[in-house]
Amino acid sequence: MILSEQTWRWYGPNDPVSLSDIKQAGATGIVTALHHIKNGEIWTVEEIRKRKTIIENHRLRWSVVESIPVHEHIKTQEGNYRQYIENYKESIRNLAQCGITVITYNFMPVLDWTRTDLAYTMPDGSRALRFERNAFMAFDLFILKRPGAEKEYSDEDVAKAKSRYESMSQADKDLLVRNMIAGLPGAEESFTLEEFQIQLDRYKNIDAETLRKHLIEFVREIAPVADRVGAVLAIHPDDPPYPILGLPRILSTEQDFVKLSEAVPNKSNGLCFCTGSFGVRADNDLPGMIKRLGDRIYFVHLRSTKRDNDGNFFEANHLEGDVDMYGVMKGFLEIQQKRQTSIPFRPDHGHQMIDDLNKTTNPGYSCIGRLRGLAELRGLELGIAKANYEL
Ligand code: DNO
Repeated sequence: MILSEQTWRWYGPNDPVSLSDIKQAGATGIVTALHHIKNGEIWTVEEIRKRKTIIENHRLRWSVVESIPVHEHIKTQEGNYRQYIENYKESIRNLAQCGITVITYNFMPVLDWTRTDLAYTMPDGSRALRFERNAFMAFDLFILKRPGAEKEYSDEDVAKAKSRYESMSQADKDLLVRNMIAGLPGAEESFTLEEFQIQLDRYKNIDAETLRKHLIEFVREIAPVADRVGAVLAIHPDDPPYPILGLPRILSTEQDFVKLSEAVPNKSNGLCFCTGSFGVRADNDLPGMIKRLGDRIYFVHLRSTKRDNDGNFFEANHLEGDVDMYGVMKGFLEIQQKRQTSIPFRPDHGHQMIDDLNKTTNPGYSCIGRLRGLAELRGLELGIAKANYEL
């Protein structure tokens, strides 16, 4: 019987959650990145080794890279992008040389994940991350004042955004701007409003099909390198999984990933199955996806969101919300038996709770909420495994 590998995202030596904490949480694998290296530059063997040694000194394993960021110029195919692709290949080779072979990345333009509220109070007093559509539209229409944005919303939406905007104090507005564009953990980039609009403008002539073409061309370049050195690539889905701020999105559904894997059938071309990102769309059938895409799932993020009918969602406890975590976990165990290999998962995000409420924590990445998530998920896995397989 094969069980999954329990991993934990660690932002490196400056993370308020230490490797010793992670060890006590019971994870065995670390998910991390060399955040100090600028986007587009090569991760050298020396830098990789340094980080790897720190991890191994705690008797943990560097299981997954999340992420090697894809330089914006690769997404738009501007400037020196060919050099950035070569650098990316070199980083893959260097990581593999150090025995690190699971590499996560995403192809979201400009912004990585996006939330409007990082401290949404739950009925139990813990705090969750939330995407509130009216606040988001208020940001787009009345704070950023993105040219042409009003054409993308109905009159009713514009009115809702206006009244939401008018309800905000200056401090609320400043906080919203910070949440939206100052860079959530792992996003690697942060902007002022002016810089942000300049970045959006770079995508003026790039629609979804062009972006998809750029993704396919990028993966066609890097997948053969990964195949050769025994590494795998795990693309992370869009979060939230639909177009925002006039930017195209190309990895929001099952069909999106199928298109990528058909265009680049290399074995290394795979998916980071993030139940929190895919789960925001009611039309994504997660247990079905895990079954159908199972051969290409190389890494799993487990978390749940709860959506309402107005386009809002918040991050629920790991076994609550809209995600059928039982169905996902069952499918996840099945693909691991079928492939006869253990696949890493991490408890993704978690509520800020208990002592963490008094600490400065990385939004979504405080210790205790993820500890709760990991404990629940581990129990769920073991329960399903015992009931269905011989252990
Ligand atoms: C958010 C994360 C993302 C993810 C990247 C992967 O919590 O899941 O930032 O790391 O999109 O490249």
